[in-house]
Amino acid sequence: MNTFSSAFRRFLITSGAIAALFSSSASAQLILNGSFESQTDATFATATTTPSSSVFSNWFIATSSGTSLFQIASTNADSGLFPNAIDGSLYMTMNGGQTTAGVGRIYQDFATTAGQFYEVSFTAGRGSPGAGLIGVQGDVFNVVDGSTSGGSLGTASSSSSTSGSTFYVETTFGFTATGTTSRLIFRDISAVTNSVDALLDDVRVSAVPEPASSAALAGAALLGLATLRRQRRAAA
Ligand SMILES: [Ca+2]
Ligand SMILES: [Ca+2]
Repeated sequence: MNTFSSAFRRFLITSGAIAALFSSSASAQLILNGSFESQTDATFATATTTPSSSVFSNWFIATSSGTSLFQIASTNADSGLFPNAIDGSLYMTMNGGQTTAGVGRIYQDFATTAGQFYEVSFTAGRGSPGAGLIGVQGDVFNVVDGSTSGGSLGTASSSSSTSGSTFYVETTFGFTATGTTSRLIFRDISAVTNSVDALLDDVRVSAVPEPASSAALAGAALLGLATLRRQRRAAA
């Protein structure tokens, strides 16, 4: 093996390590069952209004959820009036049936590192042809001793007032963790419930490399390239 090919191999290995660092940062999924695929029923059989229920895998119902019904629905549920899932075949519905709108909350806790920046994404929608505003809002809070502590660290909402249609909108927002546990809460911000439900699917949270560390990694890549060029010149 000549000097150039061994140098090139070292460069590829270095590049691969850098790429692995980037991809592991971008793809590490912190939310479990974020697509609500863990429940296998497709006929609203999994449904609850019970506070703190663990009926849904990895998701809990907040105590302030009133009588807002939570259900797992599937493609073409509710006599074909619901849209297909945006991810997989199942999703969460809020204010199912004609139960109270605008009070439902579900949440999930996940491990975080204080000072680390995270990105949250979710897809919200509406199902069935009823009129009025239907929406979902996401918020992240720090958790201390099992309860939220302080104000919202990040939030975004998605809503639609267009009746007689179905829609999905993907929404993203960021937050910087302040502790070792954070809580992602989704609240039903719908104004109506009759013949229309709020939908939620494809929930994701992942750490985002900070600009400083990204710059350092990019610098390391450039350094590797410069080293390779020097070795190529030396070998020529
Ligand atoms: Ca899904
Ligand atoms: Ca409803």
